[in-house]
Amino acid sequence: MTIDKDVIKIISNARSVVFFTGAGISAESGIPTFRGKDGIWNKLRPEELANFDAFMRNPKLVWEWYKHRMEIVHKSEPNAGHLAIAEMQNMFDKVTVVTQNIDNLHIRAGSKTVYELHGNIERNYCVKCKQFFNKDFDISKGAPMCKCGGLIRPDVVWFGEYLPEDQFTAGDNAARQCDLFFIVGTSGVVYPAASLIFTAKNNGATLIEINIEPTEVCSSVNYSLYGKSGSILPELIKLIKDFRDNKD
Ligand code: BJW
Ligand code: ZN
Repeated sequence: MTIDKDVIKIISNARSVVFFTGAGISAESGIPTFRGKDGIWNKLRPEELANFDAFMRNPKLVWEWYKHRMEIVHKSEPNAGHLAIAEMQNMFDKVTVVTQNIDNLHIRAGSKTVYELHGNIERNYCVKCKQFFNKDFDISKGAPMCKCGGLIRPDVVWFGEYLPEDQFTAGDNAARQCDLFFIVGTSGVVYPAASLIFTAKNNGATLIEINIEPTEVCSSVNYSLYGKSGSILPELIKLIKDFRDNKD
């Protein structure tokens, strides 16, 4: 795709940049998205898997689903999109990643400031005493149990649950303070995460969406770049470098 020169100028002159990311950025690493054509929720019902009542009703089923997804995550590698975002840390005064993903791929790609709004699949905690665990549990005999007798669950945010306050507050502050806010590979339908888009907009940031198709929020953004994030983000790096080189 050709990217408008005006867009490259705005990006190149930005100082504080936020990348707000969703499942689409990890699609090219082989991790399925939730919604859309190949989304996992075309086959599985979120209300049976992604809420606390479903977990308490059938913890083994929910664990099997997470174990399966953990295996996919463990086999996957950061893709060109994650790596481009990490590289952009050297190109702007401040780069913050605010992600809805639980797959750790931004951190593995080298991004330093990453706020995880929906938790992290590598961590687990006891629903009773809240102790954290970072180990691979054997679930062949059922969901893992804590010494205190409580069930251990993945440290992810299910529907109806509050987001980790420190992560959301940090993401919200970054959205308020940035001058450029990228929305990458998210359908923008899940709240309160998606509210950060409007926080950034109301505080004067330019919004640029990168997605393979129009989304719920595309009418609110300044620019939409359509294509795979693993292609567009590396292309942006090249265009920013060219712009800055030709300016002097
Ligand atoms: C590419 C690409 C490529 C593909 N390149 N792009 C109204 C009705 C009912 C409920 C609500 C309501 N309004 C708000 C709510 C509450 C609810 C909510 O938002 N529901 C809406 C869905 C309706 N929110 C909550 O419940 C949240 N908590 C909350 O509100 O707390 C307050 C409260 C507390 C107590 C009582 C009541 C309220 C919590 C939300 C938690 C979301 N959790 C999940 C699961 C995480 C764990 C796990 O992974 O298992 O988070 S749901 C799922 O959606 C996951 C994601 O992070 C999240 C967002 O999805 P995302 O990332 O946008 O992915 P997709 O698949 O939707 O989109 C992918 C995009 O990529 C697409 O656009 C593609 O086109 C694109 N793409 N390939 C570029 N190569
Ligand atoms: Zn416990």
